[in-house]
Amino acid sequence: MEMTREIENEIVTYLFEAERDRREVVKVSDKYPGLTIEKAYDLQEELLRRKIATGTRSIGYKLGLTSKAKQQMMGVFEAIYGELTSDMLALEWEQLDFNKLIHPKAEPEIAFFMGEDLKGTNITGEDVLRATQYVAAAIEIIDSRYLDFKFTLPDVVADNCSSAKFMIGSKMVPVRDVNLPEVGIVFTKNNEVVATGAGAAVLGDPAVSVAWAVNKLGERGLGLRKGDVILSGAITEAFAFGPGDTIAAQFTGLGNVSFSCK
Ligand code: OOG
Ligand code: MG
Repeated sequence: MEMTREIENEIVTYLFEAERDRREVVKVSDKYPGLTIEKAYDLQEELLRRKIATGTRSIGYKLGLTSKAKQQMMGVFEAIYGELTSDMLALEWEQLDFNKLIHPKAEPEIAFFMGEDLKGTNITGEDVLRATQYVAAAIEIIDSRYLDFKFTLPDVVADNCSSAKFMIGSKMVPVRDVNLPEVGIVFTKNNEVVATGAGAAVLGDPAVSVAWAVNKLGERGLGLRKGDVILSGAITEAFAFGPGDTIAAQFTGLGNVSFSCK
């Protein structure tokens, strides 16, 4: 079925309202099985425009499904990218409000802060390191708008890759002071270790993961801007949490990041 402008707008409204009203919805591909990945990125961009019209700002990008743990968990075997907006930034010292989310999960990630613009279609991990000012510990809160957190690749792309919230640890580390693939991660829920991992879980090197996103953005004429924050993708599986839970991630060399949920 041909996807008309009208249908595209209808899908974007559907996803925008699901997030706004905190409602799980049937995935888009059930109704539109012909949805392609390219078209899904068009929808993601349109969804971003809608959000910006409500007063939020674009502050960077996130990678998704860059580790085997996440690909196996979600049954999707390709990396994806989504948009980060200013309203997603949560603070470590403020409790996260469960009632503002649908069925959130937390995952540990390494955040990059760009010291320069970076755009192209042949960008390498080394180029990313050169353009990065700092890296930091991060936790991403994903909250798919789809029923039971189940989707196909185009569905999750259109839904801005399940993005909801993220928090950044307070330690900003110059990127050359740390060997990212060797950074060890201990992920805990209520002081119990739920997963361990290393930076290398993310496409062998989190900088390679960021390079992948830059090249994908480059194909669409987009790129990273100085000051952007990039979440390089979950290192372990994601874990569900609820009111009363505390989630923490410890990273060798990058410090800790944690939050509790009310
Ligand atoms: C898609 C988003 C994946 C990651 O870091 O792998 C993601 C999902 O799992 O719902 O953010
Ligand atoms: Mg993530």
